Amino acid sequence: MLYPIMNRSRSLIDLGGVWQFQLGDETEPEDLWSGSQEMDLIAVPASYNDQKDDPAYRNHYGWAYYERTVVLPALLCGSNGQRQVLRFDAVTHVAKVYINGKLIMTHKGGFLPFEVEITDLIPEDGHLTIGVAVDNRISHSTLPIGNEGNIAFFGSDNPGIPSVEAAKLWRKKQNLPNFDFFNFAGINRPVRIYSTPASYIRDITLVPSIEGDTGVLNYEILTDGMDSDAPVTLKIIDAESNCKAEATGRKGELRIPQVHLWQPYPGTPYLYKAEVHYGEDCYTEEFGFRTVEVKGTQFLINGEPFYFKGFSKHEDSFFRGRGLDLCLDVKDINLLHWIHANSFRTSHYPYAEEIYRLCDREGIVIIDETPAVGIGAGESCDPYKTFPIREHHEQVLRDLIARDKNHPCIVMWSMGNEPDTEHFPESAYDYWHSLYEFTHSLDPQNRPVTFVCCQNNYEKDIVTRTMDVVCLNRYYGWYNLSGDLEAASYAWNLELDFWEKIGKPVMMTEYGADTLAGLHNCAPEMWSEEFQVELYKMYSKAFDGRDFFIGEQAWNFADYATLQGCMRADGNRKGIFTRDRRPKLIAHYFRDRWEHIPNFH
Ligand code: BDP
Repeated sequence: MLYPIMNRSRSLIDLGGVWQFQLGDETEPEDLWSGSQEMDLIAVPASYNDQKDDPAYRNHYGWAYYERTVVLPALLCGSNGQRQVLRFDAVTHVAKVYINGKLIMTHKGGFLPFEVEITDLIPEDGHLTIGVAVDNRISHSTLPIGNEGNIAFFGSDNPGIPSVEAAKLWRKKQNLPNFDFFNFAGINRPVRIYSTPASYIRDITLVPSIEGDTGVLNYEILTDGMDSDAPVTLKIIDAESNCKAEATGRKGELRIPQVHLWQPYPGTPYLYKAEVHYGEDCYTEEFGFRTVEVKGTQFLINGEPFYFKGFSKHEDSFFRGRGLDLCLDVKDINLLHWIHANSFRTSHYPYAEEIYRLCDREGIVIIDETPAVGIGAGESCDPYKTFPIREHHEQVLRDLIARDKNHPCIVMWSMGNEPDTEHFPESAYDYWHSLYEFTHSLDPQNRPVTFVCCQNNYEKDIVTRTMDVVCLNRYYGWYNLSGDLEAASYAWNLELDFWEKIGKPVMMTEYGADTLAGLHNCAPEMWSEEFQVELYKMYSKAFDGRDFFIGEQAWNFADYATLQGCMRADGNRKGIFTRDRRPKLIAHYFRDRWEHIPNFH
């Protein structure tokens, strides 16, 4: 799916701003929209939860209603030969969209875009009332997973105590996420109306490769509309605006001698433009020439062994929740440069398209993750046989790769985070390995595929070792062997010895310790800034010098909001930066360490 842009053939109207809002309940919305006079104000795009200091907003369970009336300019109404498309970049988790009172589409999945053509629904006078019903409920059939049967994530509801059991049945229904990040909901990303000519470019697929110093670009362009005889042309334009190659036709190969490569920062992330014309339509897609390949225990970018330095992140900020914040995105990229990081993982869901576009330009490497987090329910329940998620998971992978396939910054797909691989190893293998093959088949660039493995019995796990890269989340010294860094180091080294024998590239995708900024201790104890530094030093010492080890992504880039619980003090505090992006002591440790670790070695 193409990102919406404005140019000589396409217009773009951003519907961000103040909308009207009302909380609903579990009642399924009707097919006809009934607006209300008594709606609150709400900012779009942003999560609704923290926009009003009211537990009803923060802890809402069920549907919520958004409404906005706009008047479109006359030139966009009537038969002007243009298609008008209403696009939502993300509505979390289920959306029903209404135009002038009528339901026009339903979409499931809170982190990927969807769109609908509305050309014939726009009246002559241009008045458009857009209604959106949003459901924030999570369950065994959604991604991410919500617990069913009143089981809380942080284990505060010990089973077997009669009064607690009775209270669980009595209490109000609520979301019980099987993950810690706060279940922020609403219209989290931009809403836009864009137009295209009636015959238009529907999709562009670019597959760059390198032969010597020549860039080879395989391309495919999909078009739609009546004008099927109109020629399709493609021009490749370099960063200095020179046309380097041209072709006609929907599919083909172009060659660019003396090509400039897209390199991770501080190399030059050189971008070319693919300018496509079809009849009256035109679309420009940026791309880069870079290759990615796993060879033995190495992860090669442009043929050279790459070392990941960086973080797993969240989309999270004060007031906006998970809402798009471009200022924060730019700030985060600058902090990544400041700390000499070169990469991050989009834990635990696909991020807004804007950040990938920024990373293409800034040379930051991304591991792109689906929202498949929380697939597991302990030893008594095989999630792969009981959670009805497979079809949705495949759909999410299809949509994710359709959206992100051309980004040079994306070097690997993560199908999910910390599923159960220990209690039902065969089921886990059947589920994840077939999904791994499916994911490979979807990606025109055939990038490496993985999922991120939870700290559990790695000897019983038979699927993690079959991924292209072994990605480990480990909490030795924090959740395990808490506070005892000597014992933690012993255990961690023992585990690394195990992975060394597997013969795959191995990297950290999470490790860390909750740390309260400002809490200091001469003798490093848990929660202090000194302890966080000592813990990371212990990890670094264990993996430095191990050749199969290809990278370190700390948990987490910044403190972030979570579900409340007895293990969280105003959110997850494992950030290297605080939630308002101030460095903890550990940030200086990493800045110094990473300055001396090159991207390629
Ligand atoms: C891991 C999860 C991550 C959590 C982290 C933690 O992948 O989402 O936030 O633990 O507990 O298990 O800090």
